[in-house]
Amino acid sequence: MNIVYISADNPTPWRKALRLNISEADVFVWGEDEIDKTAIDYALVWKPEPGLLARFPALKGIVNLGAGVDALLQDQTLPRHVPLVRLVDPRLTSGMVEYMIHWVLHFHRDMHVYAHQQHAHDWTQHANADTQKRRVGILGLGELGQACADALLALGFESLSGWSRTAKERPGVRSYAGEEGLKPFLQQCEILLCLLPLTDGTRGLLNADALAQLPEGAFVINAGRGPLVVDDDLIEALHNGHVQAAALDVFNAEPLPQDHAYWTLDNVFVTPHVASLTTPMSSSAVVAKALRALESGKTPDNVVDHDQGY
Ligand code: NDP
Ligand code: OXD
Repeated sequence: MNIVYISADNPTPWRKALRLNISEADVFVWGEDEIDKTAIDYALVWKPEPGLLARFPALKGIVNLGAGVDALLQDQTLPRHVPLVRLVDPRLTSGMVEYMIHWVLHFHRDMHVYAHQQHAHDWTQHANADTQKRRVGILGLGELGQACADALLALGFESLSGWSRTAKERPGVRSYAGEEGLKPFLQQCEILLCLLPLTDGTRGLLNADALAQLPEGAFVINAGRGPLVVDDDLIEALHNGHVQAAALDVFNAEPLPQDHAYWTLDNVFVTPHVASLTTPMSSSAVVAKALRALESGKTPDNVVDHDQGY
């Protein structure tokens, strides 16, 4: 089995991890090794240059080394007949859960307020909010959204809801689905977590109309993708206090441009797309399972639906 690794990320840990997890494979690194494109069976990729994958005529599978495939699907030449698998990995999931729980607790327990108070040497105490009654909503109840829901439930957040394309039956999580479910869902989200993929159906979803549905003083946490948000609309809501504060990990342009307002708004917390990073050792085991399924003619888990865009 011949694998090509195509990514701007350091290939060294990948070579090692793939050697351990898929010892039967020969791994070639794009840009480092001499590669016979006609002999490559599988491509492991993160944001490959558009047009590149179409130049491997014998591909039997593509594995995206991240959960979101939006960048990859923008490539009009991407061979659609080749199964595309996206990454669902326990380390990626636990990383996202940590990120989301951090910000939910931060806002829920007024840490953003106490940070300001500290600057002013202000000892004002605020009542602790009631965890059971705090209304938390998750946009996107997929692999990551559901794991966050489980973690929030375990912490006692019992007023939990989620929005997805198809309705879910999950104990402890009120399910809203589809366009008609969006407004009632947003209306009861004091803390909104965004874990949607970027598709034609989700781009610009968090615009002025949607943000206006949130309760006054709501919090927004976005680790899905930047273009889910209309920046000017969120900035306006942050200025007028309708959105009290936001934690943003993903942006319309990355790196976030130096002069962007998000850097300096004192009710915005910026992280540089690190909510959850792919880990070669953990992900290689998942990749190995997918490639072995493909080799034996089976459909691996987490194959992307090109029409849905995720
Ligand atoms: P999944 O594909 O498992 O879940 C996606 C969820 O979004 C599903 O619940 C799906 O609904 C829902 N959804 C998709 N389109 C729509 C729509 N039009 N309307 C309503 N709901 C919709 O993805 P993951 O949970 O694995 O990952 C989510 C995203 O998180 C990734 O695509 C990526 O962009 C981002 N991500 C960010 C990282 C970071 O570090 N910032 C790291 C990893 C991922 P249904 O269940 O009905 O299909
Ligand atoms: C991903 C990401 O999609 O890192 O995995 O954003």
